[in-house]
Amino acid sequence: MEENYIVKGIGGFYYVRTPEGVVECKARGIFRKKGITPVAGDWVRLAEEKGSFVIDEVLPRKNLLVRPPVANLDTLFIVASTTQPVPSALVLDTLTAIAEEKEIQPVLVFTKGDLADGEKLRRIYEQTPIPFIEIDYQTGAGVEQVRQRIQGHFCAFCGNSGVGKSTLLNAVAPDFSQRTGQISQKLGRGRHTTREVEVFEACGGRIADTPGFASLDTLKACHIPKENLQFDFPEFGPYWDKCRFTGCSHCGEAGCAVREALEEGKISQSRYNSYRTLYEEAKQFKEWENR
Ligand SMILES: Nc1nc2c(ncn2[C@@H]2O[C@H](COP(=O)(O)OP(=O)(O)O)[C@@H](O)[C@H]2O)c(=O)[nH]1
Ligand SMILES: [Mg+2]
Ligand SMILES: [Zn+2]
Repeated sequence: MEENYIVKGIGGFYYVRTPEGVVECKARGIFRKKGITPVAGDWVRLAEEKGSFVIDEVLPRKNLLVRPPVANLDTLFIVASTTQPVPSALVLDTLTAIAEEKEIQPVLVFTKGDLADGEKLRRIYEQTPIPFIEIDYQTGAGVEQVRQRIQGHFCAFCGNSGVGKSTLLNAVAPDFSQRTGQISQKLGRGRHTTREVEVFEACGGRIADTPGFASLDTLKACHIPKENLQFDFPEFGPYWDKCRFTGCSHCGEAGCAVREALEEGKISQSRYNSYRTLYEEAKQFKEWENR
């Protein structure tokens, strides 16, 4: 079990958490030649060279997100508010699909339940295996569930500006936002205005402070091949191999088990619509790529 991971990379320096504390180091030149860029979340082996540490090896990654750069996420909290900003099912389904594609556990978090009922969202996601947590700060509902999902995992939070990410993190890990500022100053060499991904320990797990995830465009830029898309809608699972034709796209072929399940109300219409939209997008990407 490796125990050193990159907390933050900035200007050619890496800050690596070891059992002895955080050490500053550079990466060996060989990485650049091999085309490997160490990123926050990477598990690394260190070596000592002339009295200072260097990153000697980046251990195999479970997954990698490029923008913002972060490796080995276990859990992606996708935060949406029941009102203002009004959630888009398509955006949520794009994000859960990207998470599934990267083998990151998506967890939906619905905020502002005190202002508007989350009934519509609840109905959609109850019909999926994707976990969702409804937050109500007046009763404290949901906050502990978020903490439990952080425990033992490496997590990130995403969601449009205004959905309540900062509020949630303050409730879940009260010292998180305070430490964000402090460590940035300590590690950031006076450059903490450029916001790099930074990893914090909280609630028995780790949280990646990922500034880029506030604008969801960077995440949405992850491309899912159209053949994979069905596997990123886990509730389609019981039907994947039940269609009449192998390679069924579930977009209108005869004898399609997914569409039958839709008609029987076993798959949500909203989720199926998202699938179709994403499938069309994935198809176009491929055609464009092959031209
Ligand atoms: N009534 C209510 N307001 C909330 C809730 N969560 C967040 N807010 C408010 O929504 C606004 C945006 O929240 P913020 O945490 O800054 O969103 P962020 O942009 O995603 O970090 C702030 O005025 C919060 O006080 C909630 O559950 N209920
Ligand atoms: Mg915020
Ligand atoms: Zn089908």
